[in-house]
Amino acid sequence: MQLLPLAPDGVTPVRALTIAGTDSGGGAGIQADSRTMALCGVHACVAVAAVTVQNTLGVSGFHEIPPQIVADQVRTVVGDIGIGAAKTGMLASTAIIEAVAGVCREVGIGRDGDIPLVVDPVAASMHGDALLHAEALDAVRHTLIPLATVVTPNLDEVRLITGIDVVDDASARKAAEALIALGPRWAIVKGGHLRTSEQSTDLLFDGEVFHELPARRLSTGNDHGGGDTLAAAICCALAHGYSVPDAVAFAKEWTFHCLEASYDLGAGHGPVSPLWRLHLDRK
Ligand code: PXL
Repeated sequence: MQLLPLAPDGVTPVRALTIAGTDSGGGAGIQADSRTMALCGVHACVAVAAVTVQNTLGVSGFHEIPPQIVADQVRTVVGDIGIGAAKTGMLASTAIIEAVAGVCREVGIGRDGDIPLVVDPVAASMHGDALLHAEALDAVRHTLIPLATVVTPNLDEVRLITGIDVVDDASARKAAEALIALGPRWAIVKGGHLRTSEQSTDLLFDGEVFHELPARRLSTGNDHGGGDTLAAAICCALAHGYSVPDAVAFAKEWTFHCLEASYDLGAGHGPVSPLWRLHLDRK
């Protein structure tokens, strides 16, 4: 695949910022984001919003970082290091979402600023464990998503946010329209919907044109961190100045390779892995 360029000046890589939760099992969240960014050749800055207690079997608890500390991490990084794009993942509560939205507007992160923002509206783990308080859904809809350059919900998150159950192409289009009505520049409806199909087609929509992005379906029980990886790879490509459709196309291909390279871990779901990228160099 076509990879992202390394340091444009030959010295300092492009930087991206993830604002998200940690995963003690190392599979998803900030660990997946920073691993993806590193192997995409992007320096990862991190603003920790929550610390989860989890292994491959599930999430048994989480601790929220005080909202002001989350916002301060963003402000201090943008002011000194400078970033090309940002991504949000698990934000847990209304208070954290409001603090993050406030600092993003202040420093120019988001659809109307200079720094593109990927919003992955994380609500639950793949085991169904909550990563977002139910009271925060309104803030996701009306405070976070309107800031997004691109929003990347999975089908469960689409249902929670829009109330639409995506079962076919028509409902996927309806869901994309409902997401765009909330105010992001672009919305992706990820293609888990036609489960009988050999293709996994994502729908990308900007309010005008539906872009269908097909990919080969790959079934693996080890897909922990897949959504985070896709959103982080989009963020890396945006940091390099790609358009949203080009960034999503890059990220889909990247994530497909990461799914192919996923591995068994613990007694539960193993992670998708960008470590294939290291082996590529040896070929
Ligand atoms: O994959 C979504 C996700 C995001 N962030 C954290 C997670 C998970 C899934 O478990 O734990 C911290």
